[in-house]
Amino acid sequence: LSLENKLRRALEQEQLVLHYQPKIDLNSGQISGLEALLRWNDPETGLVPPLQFIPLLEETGMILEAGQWALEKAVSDSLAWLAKGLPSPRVAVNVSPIQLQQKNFVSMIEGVVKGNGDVASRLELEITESLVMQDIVANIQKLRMIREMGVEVAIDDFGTGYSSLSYIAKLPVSALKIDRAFIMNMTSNSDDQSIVSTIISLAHSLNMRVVAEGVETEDQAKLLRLLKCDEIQGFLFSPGVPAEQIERFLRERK
Ligand code: G
Ligand code: G
Ligand code: NA
Ligand code: MN
Repeated sequence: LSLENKLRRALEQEQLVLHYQPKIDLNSGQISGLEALLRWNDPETGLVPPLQFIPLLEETGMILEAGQWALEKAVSDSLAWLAKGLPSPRVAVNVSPIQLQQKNFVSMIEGVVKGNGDVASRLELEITESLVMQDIVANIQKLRMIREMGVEVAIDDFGTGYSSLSYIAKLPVSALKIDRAFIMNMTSNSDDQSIVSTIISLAHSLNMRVVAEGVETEDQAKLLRLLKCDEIQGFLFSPGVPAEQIERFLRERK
């Protein structure tokens, strides 16, 4: 079977799974959010990481179905935690360029939250910086309608694209996620530390939260706390893990 046909079958037979990576609030130490990360549970080879199949989902258009599935699954997992009396943090889902470009993207999101305020306020979309900037005028309009539903929007991999400052101020987004490339060496490289510090100030002055991606060491976490970063995400606390593991984290921290 070709990879494309295997992926088609994977969609039909519900072989896609979501793992979740926690985001930790640097003030409270609590889990403040979760990023949903798609994996393919291939019965022949086991869990396949997204970089090995998302590009083909995008080329074939199957990402529309897979992306909507991921949104619906994240929402239903989040409601299930809530129903079990667990603290139910905001759940972020990555959005592909192919999805955002669809004419019906906003109504698709509307269908997922179905006017349910509990759902909308717990959902966040992660959109990469380079993608938002591609068709900035149309995207600002789409994101504004999505924010009006109560859904949050974060700019992913921030700092690696080529955003114009005048547009960042106009973006109707709730958070900036600082790309891992700047976090990696920030404790030893003063240029990287300056960039991180500048992004944090910029975000706060625009009333946006800041999340540092790829935090792997206590030293990085300490420095980020000193710089007033709001949240951290990375291997220091946990990689992406199955929903059952998240449930255990939430129980421990209840
Ligand atoms: O854990 P990691 O290997 O999970 O993820 C690799 C890349 O795949 C990241 O850039 C992440 O944004 C992307 N990715 C993970 N899940 C999804 C998803 O559901 N949709 C899209 N479009 N990208 C995803
Ligand atoms: O592009 P996006 O930021 O959505 O990518 C998430 C990717 O980053 C996933 O592949 C995930 O496994 C990876 N990741 C998450 N935390 C860490 C970390 O602390 N270090 C490294 N090297 N990768 C991480
Ligand atoms: Na991403
Ligand atoms: Mn992301």
